[in-house]
Amino acid sequence: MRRFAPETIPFRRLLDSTRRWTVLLTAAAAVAATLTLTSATATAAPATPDFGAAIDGYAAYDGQDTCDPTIKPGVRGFRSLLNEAYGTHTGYITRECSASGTSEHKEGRALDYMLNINDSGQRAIANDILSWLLATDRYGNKHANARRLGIMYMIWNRQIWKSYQASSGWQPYTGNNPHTDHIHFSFSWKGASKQTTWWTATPIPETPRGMVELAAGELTRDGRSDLLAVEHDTGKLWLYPGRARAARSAAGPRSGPTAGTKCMI
Ligand SMILES: [Ca+2]
Ligand SMILES: [Zn+2]
Repeated sequence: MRRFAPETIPFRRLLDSTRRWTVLLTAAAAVAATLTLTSATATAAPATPDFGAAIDGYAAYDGQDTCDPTIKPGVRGFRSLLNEAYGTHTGYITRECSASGTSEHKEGRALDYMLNINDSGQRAIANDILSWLLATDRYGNKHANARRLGIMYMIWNRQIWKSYQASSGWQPYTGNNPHTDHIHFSFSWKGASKQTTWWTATPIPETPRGMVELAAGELTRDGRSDLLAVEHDTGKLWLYPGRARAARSAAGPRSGPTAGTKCMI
């Protein structure tokens, strides 16, 4: 079933609304953004929907202070994302309360994703994952996927990246375990509970073939992100109302204007 089909919402009605200038200005801004920004996504990374410009803040540090070693859904979901993109790798999430030390593993909100730095293939996967998490999105949001997933900190190869010290980048990590056979991810409670935008936002419809995006965002006041696009060959303007909840496939089937759909202008 097609996920994003043009719908017969008269664009004129949209323009007649009090939001006409907002829409047009948003369109102009989106065109400018498209012209000036380039994406820096990793090549094999998990399918990443376009969630729009609104994004989570950086997760503050909130270390383990209870013990509930049951797997939290955001961590399970993140492990699945990685396994789908890179093939299944062992990923440990929980740790018993009797273990020594403070660890979000004891709250089921940390993941050890097993990749060995001495294996070139696994090292490449680790680099790809980290690049994907820390890339700037097309709206200029730094570390976009890490923020959307609620990653609080991560450790790899004697270095640690802290969401709460993001401007410092990767910093030396001097713990006993050098983390050269796995990446450690700790999640905020929001991320662990699937309350961050990776899990809650509605993705903007993909720009169909033959169309040029004008604006992306919430245009129809139904809480779902929409797409405004111009048909390249005809100059016709189309509105694609967003429909799906956060679908994972950014490379799914595209829908073009079809018989029975309305041209707006
Ligand atoms: Ca909408
Ligand atoms: Zn760990």
